Amino acid sequence: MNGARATGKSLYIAVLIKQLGHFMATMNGTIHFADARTQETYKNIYEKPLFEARGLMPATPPAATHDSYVVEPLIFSLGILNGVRRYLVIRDVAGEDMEKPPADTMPLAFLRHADGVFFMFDPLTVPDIRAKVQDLIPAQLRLGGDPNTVLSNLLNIIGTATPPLAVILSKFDAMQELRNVDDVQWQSVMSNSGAAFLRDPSLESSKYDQDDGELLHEEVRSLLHKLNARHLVLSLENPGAGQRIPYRFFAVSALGESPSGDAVHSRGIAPFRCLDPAKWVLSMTGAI
Ligand SMILES: Nc1nc2c(ncn2[C@@H]2O[C@H](COP(=O)(O)OP(=O)(O)OP(=O)(O)O)[C@@H](O)[C@H]2O)c(=O)[nH]1
Ligand SMILES: [Mg+2]
Repeated sequence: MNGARATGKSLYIAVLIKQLGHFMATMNGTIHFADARTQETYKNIYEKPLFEARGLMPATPPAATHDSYVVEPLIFSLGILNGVRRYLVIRDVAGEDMEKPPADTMPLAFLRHADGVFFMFDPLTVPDIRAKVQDLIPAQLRLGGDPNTVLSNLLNIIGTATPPLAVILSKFDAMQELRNVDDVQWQSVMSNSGAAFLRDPSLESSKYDQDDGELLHEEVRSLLHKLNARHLVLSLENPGAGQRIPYRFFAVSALGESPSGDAVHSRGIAPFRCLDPAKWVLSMTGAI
């Protein structure tokens, strides 16, 4: 995982594991904790606050806090897929570490070896969007820093490695609220019923749908331009230094609706397109 503080990384992990359970079931498979530590961490840090207490979770502690659960990966067994025993290994990071990397970046060196890095972009950090939706959704308690700084820190840490990068527009439920704002342009963009970013086919097929993925990629790319994130897009398209890394744009909502204070919406959790980035990586590694 990667991204600034409070972009939605940890909540996404909590929800992704549940969604992967549904996804594996469509293939007559299952997802299991590969070890007791993963089980304990997932249950206590991710599952309980969200699915039992129906609240949010605190900021992930920096890796330098040595008892931090982020220094050890979460490991899940996916059973045998395409004839090979598969494990899914997830590393959460603290946005704090990515906004201001520690002098010793060794604890983040795993990023160079990842089969995929998920970079989260929070649309609510864009002042214009926050202002437009302020009367429609409750104000968010935590807000992260500049995504450009985080991306450039990430690219520095990655160095000459080229892990595929999923650039994910998170909290997409907040973007969908823009169809109700007093702004003709945003209203028409977000009410386009043909748009891939308004439907979620991710549980319909056991394969990653390349056509749907490419369409979504182009749509999110233009949304990022509209969100004044042109610099971020350009630094991937035309990297100043280093290599060009393979990247793809995604849109997800872990919660499906804005939380109110520190509680999830009373209607519950309705994840949107959370499986896409995972299916993209699983398809590249040959697991699906
Ligand atoms: N509307 C909406 N808000 C979300 C969603 N996911 C996360 N949030 C909000 O974003 C806040 C931060 O989410 P976290 O998952 O804890 O963020 P993080 O990226 O892990 O943050 P750090 O641990 O500080 O790096 C939450 O407390 C929610 O208020 C979502 O899908 N929709
Ligand atoms: Mg976190």
